[in-house]
Amino acid sequence: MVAPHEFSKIDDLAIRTLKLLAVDQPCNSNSGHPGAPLALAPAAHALLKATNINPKNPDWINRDRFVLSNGHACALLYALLHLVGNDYFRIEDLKQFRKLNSRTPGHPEFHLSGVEVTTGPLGQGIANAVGMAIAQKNFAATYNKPGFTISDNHTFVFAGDGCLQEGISSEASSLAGHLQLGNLIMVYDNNSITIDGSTNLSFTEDTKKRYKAYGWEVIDLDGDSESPELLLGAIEQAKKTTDKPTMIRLTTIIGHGSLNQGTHGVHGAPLKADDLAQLKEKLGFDPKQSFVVPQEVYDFYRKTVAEPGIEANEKWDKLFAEYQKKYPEEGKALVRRLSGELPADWDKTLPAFTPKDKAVATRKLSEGVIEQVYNALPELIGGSADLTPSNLTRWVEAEDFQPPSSGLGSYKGRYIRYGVREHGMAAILNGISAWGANYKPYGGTFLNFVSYASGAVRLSALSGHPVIYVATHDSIGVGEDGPTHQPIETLAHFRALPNMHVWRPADGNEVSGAYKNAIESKHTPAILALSRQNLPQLEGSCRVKTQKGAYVLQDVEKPDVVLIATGSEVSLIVESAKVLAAKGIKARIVSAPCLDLFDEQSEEYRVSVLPDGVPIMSVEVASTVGWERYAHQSFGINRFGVSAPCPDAYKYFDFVPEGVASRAEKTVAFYKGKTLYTPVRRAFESPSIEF
Ligand SMILES: Cc1ncc(C[n+]2csc(CCOP(=O)(O)OP(=O)(O)O)c2C)c(N)n1
Ligand SMILES: *[C@@H]1O[C@H](CO)[C@@H](O)[C@H](O)[C@H]1NC(C)=O
Ligand SMILES: *[C@@H]1O[C@H](CO)[C@@H](O)[C@H](O)[C@H]1NC(C)=O
Ligand SMILES: *[C@@H]1O[C@H](CO)[C@@H](O)[C@H](O)[C@H]1NC(C)=O
Ligand SMILES: CC(=O)N[C@H]1CO[C@H](CO)[C@@H](O)[C@@H]1O
Ligand SMILES: [Mg+2]
Repeated sequence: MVAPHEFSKIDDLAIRTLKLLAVDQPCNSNSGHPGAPLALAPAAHALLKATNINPKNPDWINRDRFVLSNGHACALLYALLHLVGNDYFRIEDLKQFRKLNSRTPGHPEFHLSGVEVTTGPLGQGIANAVGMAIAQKNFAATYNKPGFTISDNHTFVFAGDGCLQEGISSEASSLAGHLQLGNLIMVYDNNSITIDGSTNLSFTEDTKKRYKAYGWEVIDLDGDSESPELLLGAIEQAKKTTDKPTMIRLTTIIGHGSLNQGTHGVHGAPLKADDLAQLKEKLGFDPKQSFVVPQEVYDFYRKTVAEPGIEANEKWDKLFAEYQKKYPEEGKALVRRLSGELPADWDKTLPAFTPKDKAVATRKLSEGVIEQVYNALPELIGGSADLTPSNLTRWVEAEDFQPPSSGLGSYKGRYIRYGVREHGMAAILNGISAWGANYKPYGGTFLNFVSYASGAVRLSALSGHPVIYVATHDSIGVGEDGPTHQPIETLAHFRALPNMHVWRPADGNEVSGAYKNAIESKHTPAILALSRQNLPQLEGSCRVKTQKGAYVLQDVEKPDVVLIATGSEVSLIVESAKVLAAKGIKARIVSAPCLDLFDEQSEEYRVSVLPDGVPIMSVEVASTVGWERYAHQSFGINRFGVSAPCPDAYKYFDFVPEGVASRAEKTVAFYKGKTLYTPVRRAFESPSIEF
């Protein structure tokens, strides 16, 4: 039984203020969602009483995290952050709700001070919160010492019907239950309404039984949505449950107080003027005024949220100062991590290769890199969506991240068994990264199934979480598994995604270079597309030049043609060049492990690699879309693959030295006598993202 809490008149005034501050935003801007904020204001107020945040230092590492998975309710979050004294959100900013370049965009964005993750695509926030809870558990297990509780805080998430309907909530919640993440508390806004109308149209499952089956504690607050007392009691009960995540099911009335309360009409349209006026009157406010905050409400939140938060932060600072004296080694590691720096020389163990070294699959080379660096990088936290033996993502001595009682590992472990849950994994990577302490999560799956996760992969890029997707089996080279497993459009798709580095290294030095770049990246995620088949160590390959995204691997004087390729096709064009040379055609060989990075280089550099006056032909066993930006002619595959052993698949599509050479000959003949300009020189650049 949940014990009710005593709330006073000032709590009531604060809730009413919060409600109106949340509906004034969409009304003032004539755009946005008033329904969920109105109904969830009492819950948000109760949550504030139970959380530990320092509004003056929103990045404090031991704060509680709050994720608004139903991101359309962001007016509530902005109002809340304003009221507790986060100076980033001023009344002027609330008045700019959803306006160009405002601090109050249409959905919460990670870069906004005090906003923990970008939400809006429903369901993502739940999985992000699972990632945060994982990070907290690992951080606490690694750094807490007797008498020194450096980390003990919770991750809270608000989620609506839509979030629970999305499959990603099942993936992530199932894993959270398995991992016994007792530091995770979800408030489910069960208002039985989505955009189409009542949930009886499409959502009739028993969510209590569902979450119980995942291994969660479920607290049902069926009944009075306006009772923050009950919710606070439930949160306190949830905190006491340390071996299970908790779902608190709250039955609310969407748009409570509006003339349209309880209907989908109040989900995504601002209240009409008369509705807003009656609501303000009902709540004891002047209908003629907007954005009103009584001074006693500011004072109340200062006393009950900001001041205790600042004090807790100061206490923590003192504790941490003592910790550094008593545990200098861990203290130093922590200071470094909190400053966002990697250890000096972390990369000195990255493997290097010469052409004398044997041919190895790039997925295997990737395993070699992880094996070399995991020890120097406690922030590296790996995992795979059930493809560990194929992906080669686990270092030999790795401990699994598992609840200690499972006998399978501990929370200190840095290898996560995601199960077959690519989308959940990707959103969890985002959550781990967003949690802080410079966590550098990577997750493995087949390149083709990164597309399964693309809802979350897109958010890695949009939010600037520098996570790493270890994407093996990157082409028709997977062979027998056939077209269902052979990526075609995937490289083009993710190259088109802003702020994503798509890597396709050709050999050992390029794999080391790709990891160096991806691990040092502060705001750009990476997909490392890796081969299943063995690839030779190339003459001219270079970890340093890899940082340019594309470089001249092998050159000739006055080339007749430039061949540019990525990954497994680089060794192929090297062989093709020999066939061409025998026919008197001289080819420059360009390796392009990361076209996105090549785009970031100066025009002068790009032109030095892909010059004027020579036909350029790209070679990649994938869609040719996008290659127009670099080559005059592309040899690719604009259809689905085939089920056959790898060499047969390559032969079938004519990706053999002679096949490439004959197309290069045609290209040379086609452009003979024509004036040719490099495609990399441009009249202007389109806008691109900046961090
Ligand atoms: C992945 C995704 N699909 C669709 C949408 C569009 N959308 C926004 S809110 C919403 C309905 C959500 O219903 P619920 O979560 O119950 O929110 P409520 O109306 O109760 O606030 C939909 C479909 C979205 N934001 N994300
Ligand atoms: C968060 O951490 C602070 C400081 O260590 C602690 O006092 C507080 O009880 C914790 N809050 C929660 C919600 O666990
Ligand atoms: C579905 O829900 C709506 C709104 O709550 C209600 O009016 C309607 O009667 C319900 N329909 C059925 C068949 O239960
Ligand atoms: C939402 O709450 C109502 C009322 O308690 C309940 O009947 C319904 O099953 C709940 N919906 C879901 C999806 O949990
Ligand atoms: C480190 C690790 O887990 N390596 C495994 C890689 O996969 C092969 C099988 O494909 C296993 O034998 C290794 O143990
Ligand atoms: Mg709903």
